[in-house]
Amino acid sequence: MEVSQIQEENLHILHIDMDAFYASVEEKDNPSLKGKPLIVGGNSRHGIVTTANYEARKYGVHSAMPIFMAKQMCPKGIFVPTRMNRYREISKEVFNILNSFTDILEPVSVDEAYLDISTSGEKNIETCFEIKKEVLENTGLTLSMGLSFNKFLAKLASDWNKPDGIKLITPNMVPEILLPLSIKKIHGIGRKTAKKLNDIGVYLVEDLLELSEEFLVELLGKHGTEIYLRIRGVDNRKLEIDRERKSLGTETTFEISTRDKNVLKEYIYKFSLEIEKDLTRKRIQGRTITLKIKDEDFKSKTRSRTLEYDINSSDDIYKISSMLLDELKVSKKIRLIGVSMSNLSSLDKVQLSFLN
Ligand code: TTP
Ligand code: MG
Repeated sequence: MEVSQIQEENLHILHIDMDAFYASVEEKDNPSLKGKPLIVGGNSRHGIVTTANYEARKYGVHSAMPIFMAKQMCPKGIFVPTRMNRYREISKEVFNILNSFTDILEPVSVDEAYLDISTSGEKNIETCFEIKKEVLENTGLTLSMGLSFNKFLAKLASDWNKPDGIKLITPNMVPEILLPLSIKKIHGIGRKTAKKLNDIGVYLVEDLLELSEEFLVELLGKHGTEIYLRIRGVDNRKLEIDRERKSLGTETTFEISTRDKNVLKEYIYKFSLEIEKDLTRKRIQGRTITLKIKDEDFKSKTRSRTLEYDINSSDDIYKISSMLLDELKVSKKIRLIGVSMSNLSSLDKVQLSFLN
Protein backbone atom coordinates (compact mmCIF):
# COMPACT_ATOMS: atom_id res chain seq x y z
CA MET A 1 0.00 0.00 0.00
CA GLU A 2 1.20 3.53 -0.80
CA VAL A 3 1.86 5.56 2.33
CA SER A 4 -0.39 8.40 1.11
CA GLN A 5 -3.40 6.06 0.86
CA ILE A 6 -3.28 5.12 4.52
CA GLN A 7 -5.86 6.91 6.62
CA GLU A 8 -5.26 8.04 10.18
CA GLU A 9 -7.72 5.51 11.53
CA ASN A 10 -5.45 2.88 10.06
CA LEU A 11 -2.82 3.54 12.69
CA HIS A 12 -3.09 0.08 14.13
CA ILE A 13 0.42 -1.18 14.74
CA LEU A 14 1.41 -0.55 18.32
CA HIS A 15 4.91 -0.98 19.71
CA ILE A 16 5.31 -1.03 23.47
CA ASP A 17 8.45 -0.93 25.57
CA MET A 18 8.48 -0.93 29.36
CA ASP A 19 10.29 1.98 31.03
CA ALA A 20 13.60 1.13 32.74
CA PHE A 21 12.14 -2.33 33.07
CA TYR A 22 14.37 -4.24 35.53
CA ALA A 23 14.86 -1.11 37.66
CA SER A 24 11.11 -0.41 37.72
CA VAL A 25 10.42 -3.94 38.96
CA GLU A 26 13.00 -3.45 41.72
CA GLU A 27 11.30 -0.18 42.72
CA LYS A 28 7.90 -1.88 42.67
CA ASP A 29 9.16 -4.60 45.03
CA ASN A 30 10.98 -2.11 47.24
CA PRO A 31 9.27 1.29 47.06
CA SER A 32 11.91 2.90 49.30
CA LEU A 33 14.18 2.82 46.23
CA LYS A 34 11.90 5.19 44.31
CA GLY A 35 13.35 8.58 43.50
CA LYS A 36 16.91 7.42 44.19
CA PRO A 37 19.45 6.56 41.49
CA LEU A 38 19.16 2.81 41.07
CA ILE A 39 21.46 0.59 39.07
CA VAL A 40 20.64 -3.06 38.38
CA GLY A 41 23.49 -5.39 37.65
CA GLY A 42 25.00 -6.61 40.87
CA ASN A 43 27.79 -5.49 43.07
CA SER A 44 30.76 -7.33 41.72
CA ARG A 45 33.51 -5.19 40.26
CA HIS A 46 33.39 -7.18 37.04
CA GLY A 47 29.65 -6.89 36.60
CA ILE A 48 27.84 -5.07 33.84
CA VAL A 49 24.88 -2.72 34.24
CA THR A 50 21.73 -4.36 32.87
CA THR A 51 19.74 -1.16 33.32
CA ALA A 52 19.49 1.96 35.44
CA ASN A 53 16.46 4.00 36.44
CA TYR A 54 15.98 7.48 35.01
CA GLU A 55 17.54 9.18 38.09
CA ALA A 56 20.75 7.20 37.60
CA ARG A 57 20.72 7.91 33.86
CA LYS A 58 21.09 11.61 34.69
CA TYR A 59 24.62 10.75 35.85
CA GLY A 60 25.38 9.11 32.51
CA VAL A 61 24.89 5.53 33.70
CA HIS A 62 23.48 3.21 31.02
CA SER A 63 22.98 -0.45 30.08
CA ALA A 64 26.07 -2.51 29.22
CA MET A 65 28.42 -0.22 31.17
CA PRO A 66 30.82 -1.88 33.62
CA ILE A 67 29.61 -1.56 37.22
CA PHE A 68 32.88 0.00 38.39
CA MET A 69 32.39 2.80 35.87
CA ALA A 70 28.79 3.32 36.99
CA LYS A 71 30.07 3.58 40.58
CA GLN A 72 32.54 6.27 39.56
CA MET A 73 29.85 8.23 37.75
CA CYS A 74 27.20 7.80 40.41
CA PRO A 75 28.83 7.08 43.80
CA LYS A 76 25.56 7.61 45.67
CA GLY A 77 23.75 5.14 43.42
CA ILE A 78 22.09 2.06 44.86
CA PHE A 79 23.31 -1.13 43.20
CA VAL A 80 21.14 -4.24 43.19
CA PRO A 81 21.65 -7.63 41.55
CA THR A 82 19.68 -8.73 38.51
CA ARG A 83 16.75 -11.05 39.36
CA MET A 84 15.79 -12.45 35.99
CA ASN A 85 13.07 -14.81 37.26
CA ARG A 86 11.20 -11.98 38.88
CA TYR A 87 11.36 -9.84 35.70
CA ARG A 88 10.04 -12.78 33.65
CA GLU A 89 7.18 -13.19 36.06
CA ILE A 90 6.15 -9.54 35.79
CA SER A 91 6.69 -9.70 32.04
CA LYS A 92 4.15 -12.51 31.86
CA GLU A 93 1.62 -10.40 33.72
CA VAL A 94 2.18 -7.56 31.29
CA PHE A 95 1.86 -9.85 28.25
CA ASN A 96 -1.29 -11.27 29.72
CA ILE A 97 -2.84 -7.85 29.78
CA LEU A 98 -1.64 -7.13 26.25
CA ASN A 99 -3.14 -10.42 25.13
CA SER A 100 -6.49 -9.49 26.58
CA PHE A 101 -6.64 -6.67 24.00
CA THR A 102 -5.50 -8.60 20.94
CA ASP A 103 -4.36 -12.04 19.81
CA ILE A 104 -2.10 -10.49 17.22
CA LEU A 105 0.95 -9.91 19.33
CA GLU A 106 4.63 -10.36 18.60
CA PRO A 107 6.80 -10.52 21.70
CA VAL A 108 10.25 -9.10 21.01
CA SER A 109 11.82 -9.37 24.45
CA VAL A 110 10.73 -9.45 28.10
CA ASP A 111 9.76 -5.80 27.93
CA GLU A 112 8.92 -5.16 24.31
CA ALA A 113 6.20 -6.21 21.85
CA TYR A 114 4.37 -5.31 18.68
CA LEU A 115 0.57 -5.50 18.69
CA ASP A 116 -2.03 -5.12 16.00
CA ILE A 117 -4.90 -3.43 17.82
CA SER A 118 -7.27 -3.01 14.89
CA THR A 119 -9.48 -5.83 16.17
CA SER A 120 -10.01 -4.56 19.70
CA GLY A 121 -13.40 -3.03 18.87
CA GLU A 122 -12.52 0.44 20.07
CA LYS A 123 -10.77 3.45 18.59
CA ASN A 124 -7.10 2.54 18.45
CA ILE A 125 -5.91 5.54 20.42
CA GLU A 126 -8.38 4.74 23.19
CA THR A 127 -7.12 1.18 23.27
CA CYS A 128 -3.61 2.57 23.79
CA PHE A 129 -4.65 4.54 26.84
CA GLU A 130 -6.56 1.58 28.22
CA ILE A 131 -3.55 -0.67 27.85
CA LYS A 132 -1.42 1.88 29.70
CA LYS A 133 -4.02 2.14 32.44
CA GLU A 134 -4.42 -1.62 32.81
CA VAL A 135 -0.69 -2.21 32.97
CA LEU A 136 -0.23 0.55 35.54
CA GLU A 137 -3.13 -0.56 37.71
CA ASN A 138 -2.17 -4.21 37.65
CA THR A 139 1.60 -4.00 37.88
CA GLY A 140 2.39 -0.45 38.97
CA LEU A 141 4.69 -0.07 35.95
CA THR A 142 4.73 2.42 33.10
CA LEU A 143 5.48 1.77 29.47
CA SER A 144 6.02 3.82 26.35
CA MET A 145 4.06 3.35 23.16
CA GLY A 146 4.31 4.16 19.52
CA LEU A 147 1.27 3.89 17.26
CA SER A 148 1.63 3.93 13.52
CA PHE A 149 0.87 1.96 10.37
CA ASN A 150 3.93 -0.27 10.30
CA LYS A 151 6.46 -1.83 12.62
CA PHE A 152 9.36 0.44 11.75
CA LEU A 153 7.46 3.66 12.51
CA ALA A 154 5.71 2.23 15.58
CA LYS A 155 9.04 1.28 17.14
CA LEU A 156 10.57 4.62 16.30
CA ALA A 157 7.57 6.33 17.91
CA SER A 158 7.66 4.37 21.17
CA ASP A 159 11.14 5.71 21.83
CA TRP A 160 10.05 9.32 21.22
CA ASN A 161 8.63 10.38 24.59
CA LYS A 162 10.11 7.96 27.09
CA PRO A 163 9.23 7.35 29.93
CA ASP A 164 5.44 6.85 30.11
CA GLY A 165 5.19 8.26 26.60
CA ILE A 166 2.86 7.87 23.69
CA LYS A 167 3.55 9.03 20.17
CA LEU A 168 1.61 8.68 16.93
CA ILE A 169 3.23 8.78 13.53
CA THR A 170 0.64 9.43 10.85
CA PRO A 171 1.25 9.06 7.10
CA ASN A 172 1.27 12.80 6.52
CA MET A 173 4.14 13.18 9.01
CA VAL A 174 6.36 11.07 6.77
CA PRO A 175 9.04 11.64 5.62
CA GLU A 176 9.45 15.04 7.35
CA ILE A 177 9.60 13.56 10.84
CA LEU A 178 12.45 11.32 9.75
CA LEU A 179 14.61 13.96 8.06
CA PRO A 180 16.61 15.20 11.08
CA LEU A 181 17.20 11.74 12.53
CA SER A 182 20.57 10.08 12.60
CA ILE A 183 20.65 7.15 10.19
CA LYS A 184 21.48 4.96 13.22
CA LYS A 185 17.86 5.37 14.35
CA ILE A 186 16.68 3.48 11.28
CA HIS A 187 15.88 -0.12 12.08
CA GLY A 188 18.12 -2.19 9.82
CA ILE A 189 21.04 0.21 9.87
CA GLY A 190 23.54 -1.39 12.20
CA ARG A 191 27.05 -0.26 13.02
CA LYS A 192 28.61 -1.65 9.82
CA THR A 193 26.02 -0.14 7.49
CA ALA A 194 26.20 3.17 9.35
CA LYS A 195 29.97 3.24 8.87
CA LYS A 196 29.67 2.59 5.13
CA LEU A 197 27.20 5.44 4.85
CA ASN A 198 29.18 7.77 7.10
CA ASP A 199 32.21 7.13 4.92
CA ILE A 200 30.39 8.75 2.01
CA GLY A 201 29.21 11.66 4.13
CA VAL A 202 25.72 10.37 4.96
CA TYR A 203 24.79 10.97 8.61
CA LEU A 204 21.14 11.96 8.63
CA VAL A 205 18.03 10.50 6.99
CA GLU A 206 17.88 13.78 5.09
CA ASP A 207 21.21 12.88 3.40
CA LEU A 208 20.09 9.31 2.82
CA LEU A 209 16.95 10.41 0.99
CA GLU A 210 19.13 11.94 -1.72
CA LEU A 211 20.47 8.52 -2.73
CA SER A 212 18.79 6.41 -5.40
CA GLU A 213 17.65 2.86 -4.79
CA GLU A 214 20.17 1.58 -7.36
CA PHE A 215 22.99 3.34 -5.59
CA LEU A 216 21.98 1.92 -2.20
CA VAL A 217 21.72 -1.59 -3.62
CA GLU A 218 25.16 -1.25 -5.12
CA LEU A 219 26.58 -0.06 -1.80
CA LEU A 220 24.68 -2.33 0.61
CA GLY A 221 23.34 -5.22 -1.44
CA LYS A 222 19.70 -6.36 -1.26
CA HIS A 223 19.41 -4.64 2.08
CA GLY A 224 19.68 -1.32 0.22
CA THR A 225 16.14 -1.59 -1.12
CA GLU A 226 14.76 -2.18 2.36
CA ILE A 227 16.45 0.93 3.68
CA TYR A 228 15.42 2.95 0.63
CA LEU A 229 11.77 2.06 1.31
CA ARG A 230 11.90 2.34 5.07
CA ILE A 231 12.99 5.98 5.15
CA ARG A 232 10.03 6.69 2.86
CA GLY A 233 7.72 5.16 5.48
CA VAL A 234 7.29 1.78 3.79
CA ASP A 235 7.77 -1.39 5.85
CA ASN A 236 5.82 -4.49 4.86
CA ARG A 237 7.04 -6.78 7.63
CA LYS A 238 4.19 -8.75 9.20
CA LEU A 239 3.86 -9.34 12.92
CA GLU A 240 5.29 -12.71 13.84
CA ILE A 241 2.71 -14.11 16.16
CA ASP A 242 3.94 -16.57 18.72
CA ARG A 243 1.50 -19.43 18.29
CA GLU A 244 2.59 -21.48 21.25
CA ARG A 245 -0.04 -21.12 23.94
CA LYS A 246 1.09 -19.13 26.92
CA SER A 247 -2.19 -19.13 28.74
CA LEU A 248 -5.45 -20.98 28.74
CA GLY A 249 -8.88 -19.88 29.60
CA THR A 250 -12.25 -19.05 28.30
CA GLU A 251 -14.69 -16.18 27.95
CA THR A 252 -18.33 -15.52 27.12
CA THR A 253 -20.26 -12.64 25.67
CA PHE A 254 -23.74 -12.35 27.14
CA GLU A 255 -26.82 -11.85 25.03
CA ILE A 256 -28.17 -9.60 27.72
CA SER A 257 -25.66 -7.54 29.72
CA THR A 258 -25.81 -8.00 33.46
CA ARG A 259 -24.58 -6.48 36.67
CA ASP A 260 -25.74 -9.38 38.80
CA LYS A 261 -22.75 -10.65 40.77
CA ASN A 262 -24.31 -14.07 41.27
CA VAL A 263 -24.73 -14.56 37.55
CA LEU A 264 -21.16 -13.40 36.94
CA LYS A 265 -19.87 -15.76 39.61
CA GLU A 266 -21.80 -18.64 38.12
CA TYR A 267 -19.91 -18.07 34.88
CA ILE A 268 -16.65 -17.83 36.75
CA TYR A 269 -17.42 -21.14 38.39
CA LYS A 270 -18.17 -22.74 35.03
CA PHE A 271 -14.91 -21.36 33.59
CA SER A 272 -12.96 -22.65 36.59
CA LEU A 273 -14.22 -26.16 35.93
CA GLU A 274 -13.29 -25.91 32.26
CA ILE A 275 -9.82 -24.62 33.08
CA GLU A 276 -9.28 -27.41 35.60
CA LYS A 277 -10.24 -29.95 32.95
CA ASP A 278 -7.87 -28.41 30.45
CA LEU A 279 -5.03 -28.28 33.00
CA THR A 280 -5.54 -31.92 33.96
CA ARG A 281 -5.60 -33.04 30.35
CA LYS A 282 -2.38 -31.18 29.60
CA ARG A 283 -0.77 -32.14 32.91
CA ILE A 284 -0.01 -28.54 33.78
CA GLN A 285 -0.67 -26.03 36.54
CA GLY A 286 -0.44 -22.26 36.80
CA ARG A 287 0.26 -19.36 39.11
CA THR A 288 -1.45 -16.35 37.53
CA ILE A 289 -5.17 -15.87 37.19
CA THR A 290 -6.54 -13.09 35.04
CA LEU A 291 -10.12 -11.91 35.05
CA LYS A 292 -11.33 -9.83 32.15
CA ILE A 293 -14.61 -8.00 31.77
CA LYS A 294 -16.00 -5.72 29.09
CA ASP A 295 -18.83 -3.36 29.92
CA GLU A 296 -21.75 -2.12 27.85
CA ASP A 297 -19.57 0.68 26.45
CA PHE A 298 -16.99 -1.88 25.29
CA LYS A 299 -14.52 -0.74 27.92
CA SER A 300 -12.43 -3.65 29.06
CA LYS A 301 -10.87 -4.14 32.43
CA THR A 302 -8.53 -6.86 33.61
CA ARG A 303 -7.20 -7.87 36.99
CA SER A 304 -4.50 -10.47 37.59
CA ARG A 305 -3.11 -12.16 40.63
CA THR A 306 0.12 -14.10 40.69
CA LEU A 307 0.37 -16.57 43.54
CA GLU A 308 3.49 -17.80 45.24
CA TYR A 309 2.53 -21.39 44.47
CA ASP A 310 0.99 -23.28 41.56
CA ILE A 311 -2.68 -24.20 41.51
CA ASN A 312 -4.73 -26.50 39.31
CA SER A 313 -8.04 -27.08 41.07
CA SER A 314 -11.29 -25.41 40.04
CA ASP A 315 -11.92 -24.41 43.66
CA ASP A 316 -8.71 -22.41 43.84
CA ILE A 317 -9.26 -20.89 40.42
CA TYR A 318 -12.80 -19.91 41.39
CA LYS A 319 -11.70 -18.43 44.72
CA ILE A 320 -9.06 -16.20 43.14
CA SER A 321 -11.15 -15.10 40.18
CA SER A 322 -14.19 -14.20 42.24
CA MET A 323 -11.94 -12.21 44.54
CA LEU A 324 -10.67 -10.37 41.46
CA LEU A 325 -14.25 -9.70 40.41
CA ASP A 326 -14.96 -8.15 43.81
CA GLU A 327 -11.88 -5.98 43.42
CA LEU A 328 -13.05 -4.71 40.05
CA LYS A 329 -16.00 -2.90 41.65
CA VAL A 330 -18.37 -3.38 38.75
CA SER A 331 -20.65 -0.37 38.29
CA LYS A 332 -21.85 -0.76 34.68
CA LYS A 333 -23.55 -3.74 33.11
CA ILE A 334 -21.16 -6.37 31.86
CA ARG A 335 -21.36 -7.85 28.37
CA LEU A 336 -18.31 -10.10 28.45
CA ILE A 337 -16.47 -12.01 31.15
CA GLY A 338 -13.46 -14.26 30.91
CA VAL A 339 -11.00 -16.08 33.13
CA SER A 340 -7.56 -17.21 32.05
CA MET A 341 -4.58 -18.80 33.65
CA SER A 342 -0.94 -18.22 32.82
CA ASN A 343 2.52 -18.65 34.29
CA LEU A 344 1.98 -22.27 33.36
CA SER A 345 4.32 -25.06 34.28
CA SER A 346 4.18 -28.77 33.86
CA LEU A 347 3.05 -30.89 36.81
CA ASP A 348 6.46 -32.50 36.58
CA LYS A 349 7.84 -29.15 37.69
CA VAL A 350 9.66 -28.50 34.47
CA GLN A 351 9.08 -24.86 33.63
CA LEU A 352 7.43 -24.36 30.27
CA SER A 353 9.35 -22.01 28.06
CA PHE A 354 8.08 -18.47 27.89
CA LEU A 355 9.72 -15.78 25.82
CA ASN A 356 12.60 -18.26 25.74
P1 TTP B 1 15.45 -1.73 27.33
O1 TTP B 1 14.01 -1.63 26.97
O2 TTP B 1 16.46 -1.44 26.27
O3 TTP B 1 15.77 -0.73 28.52
P2 TTP B 1 14.90 -0.33 29.79
O4 TTP B 1 13.55 -0.95 29.75
O5 TTP B 1 15.69 -0.62 31.02
O6 TTP B 1 14.80 1.24 29.67
P3 TTP B 1 13.95 2.11 28.62
O7 TTP B 1 13.23 1.16 27.73
O8 TTP B 1 13.03 2.94 29.46
O9 TTP B 1 14.95 2.94 27.90
O10 TTP B 1 15.76 -3.17 27.90
C1 TTP B 1 14.84 -3.89 28.69
C2 TTP B 1 15.56 -4.63 29.79
O11 TTP B 1 16.52 -5.51 29.22
C3 TTP B 1 16.31 -3.72 30.73
O12 TTP B 1 15.51 -3.26 31.81
C4 TTP B 1 17.45 -4.58 31.18
C5 TTP B 1 17.70 -5.56 30.03
N1 TTP B 1 18.91 -5.17 29.27
C6 TTP B 1 20.11 -5.84 29.53
O13 TTP B 1 20.16 -6.77 30.36
N2 TTP B 1 21.24 -5.45 28.86
C7 TTP B 1 21.25 -4.43 27.93
O14 TTP B 1 22.30 -4.11 27.36
C8 TTP B 1 20.00 -3.77 27.66
C9 TTP B 1 19.96 -2.64 26.65
C10 TTP B 1 18.88 -4.16 28.36
MG1 MG C 1 12.37 -0.85 28.02
